[in-house]
Amino acid sequence: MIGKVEKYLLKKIKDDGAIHVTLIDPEDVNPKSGSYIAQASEKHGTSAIMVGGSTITSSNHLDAVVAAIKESVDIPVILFPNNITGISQQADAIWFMSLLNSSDPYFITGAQVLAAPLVRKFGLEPIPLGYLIIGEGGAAAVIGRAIPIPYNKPELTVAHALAAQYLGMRFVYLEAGSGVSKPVPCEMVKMVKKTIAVPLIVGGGIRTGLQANKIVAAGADIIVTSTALQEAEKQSLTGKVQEIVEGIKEGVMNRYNRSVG
Ligand code: 1GP
Repeated sequence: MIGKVEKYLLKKIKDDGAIHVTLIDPEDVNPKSGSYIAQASEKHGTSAIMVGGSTITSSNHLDAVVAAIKESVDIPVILFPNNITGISQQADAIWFMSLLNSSDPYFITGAQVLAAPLVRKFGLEPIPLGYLIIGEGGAAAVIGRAIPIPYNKPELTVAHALAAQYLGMRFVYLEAGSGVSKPVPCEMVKMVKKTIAVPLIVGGGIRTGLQANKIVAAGADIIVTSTALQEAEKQSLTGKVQEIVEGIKEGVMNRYNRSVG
């Protein structure tokens, strides 16, 4: 069954063409600074907040950060768990994700089996997601024991993304890894988008409005950024959110111009 948050995301994508989601790594913030990033994001056009990171160590801290963010914004708060320790009752929804190119079954179905009863008990909305680690992969590749798909093998990414869709996953996420030097190549985004029918999320290494613009023009439905916002000084955080959101809008326009041109 499709829940409230998923319906909201689908409608937002339909209405706006593509949307921005801010990812907050609970390890890098306290409840106050996490709320500040979430509020600035919401104010400048971000559509949802994701909370998660590769190395969560304290559930109490995660709960405190998620609760503080929930209190300070109206947009949905979605968990982006690296493991069962990434689950908090305070959130609205959880990406119920499977790392399809992991070499370890734990990250494909093992953690999910352990997590499912808790997700139900906490009343979290599960949103099925096929998660693919591409290129450098960052910490997510190491922790998830991924076999990252090289940037010059887009056909392999297409095959994985299509498998995700055929398995019933309702979103596909191409993850380059947090803080990596180069985001997922546009050519790869374009090929995946052309093949799959479910919304496409792209994240990892997106630092500028221009990069967001190009990736959206290539077909991404959701752009996730974390590092660029966390690195921005307090005064320039709003500017960075605006730059990325603006880049996404221009990317949608470029798609349109290309199709009529
Ligand atoms: C990581 O895709 C996200 O899981 C975001 O990456 O930190 O590079 O924005 P960045």
